[in-house]
Amino acid sequence: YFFIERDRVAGKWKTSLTVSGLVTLIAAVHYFYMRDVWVSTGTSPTVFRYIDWLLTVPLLMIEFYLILSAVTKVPAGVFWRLLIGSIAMLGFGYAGEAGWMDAKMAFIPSMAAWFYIIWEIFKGEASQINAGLANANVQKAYKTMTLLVTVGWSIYPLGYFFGYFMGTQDPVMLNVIYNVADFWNKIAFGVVIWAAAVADS
Ligand SMILES: *C/C=C(C)/C=C/C=C(C)/C=C/C1=C(C)CCCC1(C)C
Repeated sequence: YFFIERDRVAGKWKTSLTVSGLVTLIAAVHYFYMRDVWVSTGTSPTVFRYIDWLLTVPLLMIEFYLILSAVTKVPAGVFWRLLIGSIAMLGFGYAGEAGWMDAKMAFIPSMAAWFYIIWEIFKGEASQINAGLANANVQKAYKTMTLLVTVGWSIYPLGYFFGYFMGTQDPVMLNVIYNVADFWNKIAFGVVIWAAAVADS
C-alpha cells in the first residue's frame, strides 16, 4: 500500500514512503516466519525478533531524519545519532537476552540508548530543526512519531523488565504483547508519515 501511494505524493516524500513500505514488508515476512518457528519448534523466536527489530527500528528512527529532510536541510549528524542510538539499544537488549551479558546489566545501557534517542527527538538538534519549520504537516507528523517512540515503544522495555527483574517470565504472553506492539508501532508510523506526505503534496 505504501509502495502504491508512493506515486501519489510529491517527489521529496517518496523516500519516506518507500521506507515505511519496507518496514511493513519486513515485519510481515518476519511475522509469518516467526509463526512457523513457534509452531514447529515451540521455542520463543527471540533471534528472529531481534533480526526484525535490527532492520526495522533503525529505519523507523531514520524516518525522523527523512521527513525533516523532505522540507529542509538536515545535518548528517542527526541521521547518524538516531541510527547509532537505535542499534546500541537493540544490541545491548540482545546481548542480555542471548546471555552474552547479564540480562540486568544489559538493561541499563539499552535503556540509556533509548533515552538518548528520546532526548534527541525532544530536545536535540532534530527537535530544534522541527521547531523551526514552517510546515505544519511535518510538525504534526513529527509530534505523533515522538509519542509513538516514547509511549508505544515503552512496552518493550516493560516486557523485558518484567521478564528479567520480576521473574514473571511468561514467553507466550510476552510474545503476544510484542507482536501486537510491533504491528501497531510500525503501521502507525507509516500512516502518520503517509498522511503528512499526502497533505503536503
Ligand atoms: C517494530 C519494532 C519496534 C518498534 C521495536 C522496538 C524495540 C524497542 C524499543 C526495544 C527496547 C529495549 C529497551 C529499551 C531495553 C530492554 C531491551 C529492549 C531491546 C527490549
